Amino acid sequence: MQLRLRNDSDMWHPMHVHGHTSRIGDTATGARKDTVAVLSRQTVVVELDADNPDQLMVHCHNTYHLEAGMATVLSYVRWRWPDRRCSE
Ligand SMILES: [Cu+2]
Repeated sequence: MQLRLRNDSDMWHPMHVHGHTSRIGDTATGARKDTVAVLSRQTVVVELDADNPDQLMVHCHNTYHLEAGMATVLSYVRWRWPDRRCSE
């Protein structure tokens, strides 16, 4: 799963997704991180393994930003394609 973190502000934000580490850039060799710095006026795409379905907090690690409401919830469920075997 990919998350696109877009920062339209004049400050940078250390963004954290609970329950996951993420990769940036090359998904084969990119380092896994707990927190991703999103610089001012930039967008970062992070790659997560969707292996922890739940309701997970995504927030800035600057406490005063978090307390001001810079947080949201990422929700997803485990899902499988239906079994389409024919009964011939
Ligand atoms: Cu912040």
